[in-house]
Amino acid sequence: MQYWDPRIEDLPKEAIQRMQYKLLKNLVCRLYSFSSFYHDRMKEQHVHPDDIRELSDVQKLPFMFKRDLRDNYPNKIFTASEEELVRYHVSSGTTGKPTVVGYTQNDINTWSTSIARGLTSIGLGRGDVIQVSYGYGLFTGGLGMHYGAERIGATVLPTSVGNTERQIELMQDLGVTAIACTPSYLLHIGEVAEKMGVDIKKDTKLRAGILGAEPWTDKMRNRIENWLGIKAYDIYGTSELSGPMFTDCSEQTGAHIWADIALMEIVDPKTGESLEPGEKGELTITMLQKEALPMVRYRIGDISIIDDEVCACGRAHPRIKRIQGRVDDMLIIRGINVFPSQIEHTLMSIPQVGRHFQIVVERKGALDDMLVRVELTKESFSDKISDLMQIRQSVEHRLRNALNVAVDVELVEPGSLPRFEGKSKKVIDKRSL
Ligand code: DLL
Repeated sequence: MQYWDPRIEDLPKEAIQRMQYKLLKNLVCRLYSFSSFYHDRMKEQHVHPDDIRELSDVQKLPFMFKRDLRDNYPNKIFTASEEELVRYHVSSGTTGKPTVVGYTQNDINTWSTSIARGLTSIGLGRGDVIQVSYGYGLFTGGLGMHYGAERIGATVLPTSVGNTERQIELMQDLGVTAIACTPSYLLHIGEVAEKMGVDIKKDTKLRAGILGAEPWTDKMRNRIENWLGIKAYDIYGTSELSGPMFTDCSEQTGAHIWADIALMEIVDPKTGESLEPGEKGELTITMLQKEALPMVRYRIGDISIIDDEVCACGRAHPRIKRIQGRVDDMLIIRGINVFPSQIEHTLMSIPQVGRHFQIVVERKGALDDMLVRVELTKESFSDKISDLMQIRQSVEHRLRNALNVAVDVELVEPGSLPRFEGKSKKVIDKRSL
């Protein structure tokens, strides 16, 4: 087993929890003394640093939400001076003001360390060539991965997004062994490669994908792995935490949340009540070492489950299961909660279905209607109406069983749905337009 930071990665659970308590206590004392934002919030909640006597006392602290960043635009709640900042990233908000994140040099170092541990745990290191095809710029994906990959001594190919044919040529010419991008961009790269007559399995040295920034499923992982002949690892993060931060290890059973960097909790999204490991709820994170923009009990809005069993890789740092949706983009169709990930999971287990789909939600009269446009594989796309009818019925049936709600399915030609270089947009919700 390969470790970047054996001293930390190999700690047993009890030592991890002791370390987290110390870090939490320091953070709370620092914020209470030096930040009027956190001081006032804690006072409102009638909690004082003296009340933090054990790790579970984190539950006494007030939550933070994305609106706290928006309301304090651009930097009112930063806890480092402008001279101490070495970088900004900005995430485009879906409504109103964007979110600005500032970083001190230590923040950048912690971020790169987090990625370095993940990349090492999947067997990457010196001699690897890592193509970073996340966007460079205000988005955290490109530069975040870049610094993490350089940290482990790998050679970085900073292609960013776009110009896909060139990306494929460079992948071949420079012997790229790993690519970091969104899963949807990797699908696009795979298809463009096929059109160019390049077989990624045979004609490149690619053996790993570090894929994230958008929801994807284990079924999609299987398809990508079989199709491209690589191992596909999940990477999770959000700009408010820094950016891409936590990856699967070689076991591929969930991203390890490095416990000296982040304290992850799961809460009930409706009541805010703390949930146990194994229970599904909203990820809530406290960044234990962040200097410029510490987040305390930040309600990320992503739905997942914490697995705190020691991993088969030997590490006791907790893992999160795949993100199953967002608190806020969970679709409610005729009163039933539907996550796009459930739809992907079902579609990807149907062999005639290709890798791309689109969900369109509309309100017809008082009722919500959901249409799922599904690309067929080249092999199953046929001129015979009766064949297509049969596939459509079977896909509708499978979706209805999985989601408990009726779904219309439209089968479309392979290659006809939009492709994406960054995060894909799989849901068109016309109800909110
Ligand atoms: O997407 C940071 C990132 C870059 C992560 C590159 C991984 C790789 P934001 O633009 O702030 O930051 O978006 C964060 O994207 O709250 C999730 O809803 C979603 N997301 C990110 N990674 C995953 C993942 C970056 N692996 C939001 N699975 C998060 C599912 C993900 N959803």
